Amino acid sequence: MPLPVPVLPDGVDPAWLPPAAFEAIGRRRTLIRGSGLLVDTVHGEVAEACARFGGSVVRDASPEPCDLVLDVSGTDDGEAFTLKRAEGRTTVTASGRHGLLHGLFHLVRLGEEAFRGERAAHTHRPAVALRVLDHWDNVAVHPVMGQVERGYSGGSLFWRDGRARGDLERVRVYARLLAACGINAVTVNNVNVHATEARLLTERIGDVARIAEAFRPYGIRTHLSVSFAAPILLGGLDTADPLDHGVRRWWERATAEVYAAIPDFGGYLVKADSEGQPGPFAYGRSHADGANLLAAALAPYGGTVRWRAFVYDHRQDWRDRSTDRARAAYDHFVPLDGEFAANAVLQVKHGPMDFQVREPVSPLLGAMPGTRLAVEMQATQEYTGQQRHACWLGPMWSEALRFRPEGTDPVGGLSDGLVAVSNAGADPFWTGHPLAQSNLYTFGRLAWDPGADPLAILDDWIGLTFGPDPAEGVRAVLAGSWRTYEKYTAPLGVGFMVQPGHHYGPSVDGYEYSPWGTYHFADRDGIGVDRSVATGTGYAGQYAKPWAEVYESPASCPDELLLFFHHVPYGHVLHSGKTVIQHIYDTHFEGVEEVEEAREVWGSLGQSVDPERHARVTERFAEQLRCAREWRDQINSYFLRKSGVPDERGRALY
Ligand code: GCV
Repeated sequence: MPLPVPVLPDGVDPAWLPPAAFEAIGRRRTLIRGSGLLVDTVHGEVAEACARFGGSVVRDASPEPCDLVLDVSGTDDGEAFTLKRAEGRTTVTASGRHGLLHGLFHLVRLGEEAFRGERAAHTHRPAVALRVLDHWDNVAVHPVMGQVERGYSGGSLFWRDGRARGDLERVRVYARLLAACGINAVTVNNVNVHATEARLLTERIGDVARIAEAFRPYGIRTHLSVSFAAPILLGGLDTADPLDHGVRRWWERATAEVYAAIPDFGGYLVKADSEGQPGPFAYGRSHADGANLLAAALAPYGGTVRWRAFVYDHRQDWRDRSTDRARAAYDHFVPLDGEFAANAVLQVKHGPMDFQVREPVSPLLGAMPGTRLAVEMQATQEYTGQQRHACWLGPMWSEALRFRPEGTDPVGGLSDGLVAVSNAGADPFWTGHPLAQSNLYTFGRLAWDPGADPLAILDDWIGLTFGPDPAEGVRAVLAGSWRTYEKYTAPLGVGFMVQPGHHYGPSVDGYEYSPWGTYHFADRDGIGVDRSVATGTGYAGQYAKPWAEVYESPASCPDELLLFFHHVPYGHVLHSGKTVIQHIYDTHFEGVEEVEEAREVWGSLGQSVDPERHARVTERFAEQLRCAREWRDQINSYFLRKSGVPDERGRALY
């Protein structure tokens, strides 16, 4: 039986799945072979497209020749599919049902192209098995963080007034969008697990089960963030010690109940001993002990625990120059390599700090060959413009995924999971800034194929979302937007310089000399953090060769990371030939000019973009430009005053 396609609620944007995207399929005569929920989903999609565009679809056998055959040979949920075209017929063959769904959305992307000429058989399979969006959604509105921690897209898609939303049709629509870009799992609550959210694991598991049901027809498995202290908070035990027998029994029982409610439950996500969350350190146990406790409870059901490596001291004394937040994850976790259970995955932020616009790749990735690793990105733009600025992150993620720690595959190939903190919410455009949809889409496609060209993915997104007319303009606005953002914000890898707490807008010393860390050490003579082995914190030595050597010396360190690794005088000459101080001035002028240009290009697209989307982006550009100018003026005047070096081009620096 075809499963009806979820109905887009009134006023909600279809994003990259507008009805027109299904025209090529909807004009064909299609045969679908196979059975099971996901095949019914595919059938429903094709049936709706045919009803709209005049084609037809039959199941299992066709008396007449078909233009399109969607065939699933096995009964498992394998994700690969083979596409070919011969003798006027396009065929997708999948060994498992999930592959058929991916094959369908691949055809959607190809459009008419899928039905032209001949096409040799080509098998597509995801490079990474676990492709997840983590939602930092609170069930109840948090007094400081609101409904969604670091959320810039309205309320939660799942939760309202302390419960799962009554009508989950929009979650079904969301599941469909995620499946169409390759995502296969979601975590439905914040990693900072507050009291109400902790109860999702036990008494409120029914709410989670309803959400899981909404995701299931699109092959997306549900995961839950849990509190390490759950045995105390929920079970009334007096300890959460991972080696305690009662604690183990408690997790086993709780997990059995979870699987009774959600048989295809994906697993747990844990933030432990981090920014105030409870963890195994309280009992003198290691993080491997902690992760393995939950892994053991999940193992009988095939579940996975994702254990975050974001563990650092957020109560630092800056006068202690040996403490370096960048070192923390490596120092904590590398000694534990080989100790994690087979179904435990260590989830590592792609950089050593915290999703800044420019960071080196975390040295942990590549240093734990005996541990399964997942790489965590941040689609929600906490430090990259908070979805008020256009900032397409595809090139940044792609650079990180292609980075090769010496002697290994690229980071993308090493990973057992790719994870993004979601940027979606109840906003009618899903992502606040309509152009931020490109980040969600790009993440999904890169998770499927970390080696893919991000610009080709951007073009796919533009084609599906906008159609051909404004394509060139939208590409011009987005393609370089990450580097533009970098130009007008913190320079050369120092990061932060944001307003404390909410992290929007410039504050050069906002976090400097704070307990959270110190990031630029600017004084009258120079700027940057010495992380060399010879004279600094030793962080550069956490990399294998050649990177340890490349980063150790200012002479070989890439310009864009210079101030992350070295403290240099303002007159230090970059590989570009400019001094550091002149680079700061120039990039801040350029960044603002580039925003002005992008805004103009967007303004010229009024005839080819629908009016609401056009108006929303126009309004966001006004704010982006205001904010970029503020960044330029604050940064330039700060460094003029600190260094006393004037702009060689004589511009006013405020
Ligand atoms: C969910 C940063 C953010 C926090 C976030 C944390 C994390 O510190 O500012 O809001 O907490 O990262 O990744 O756990």
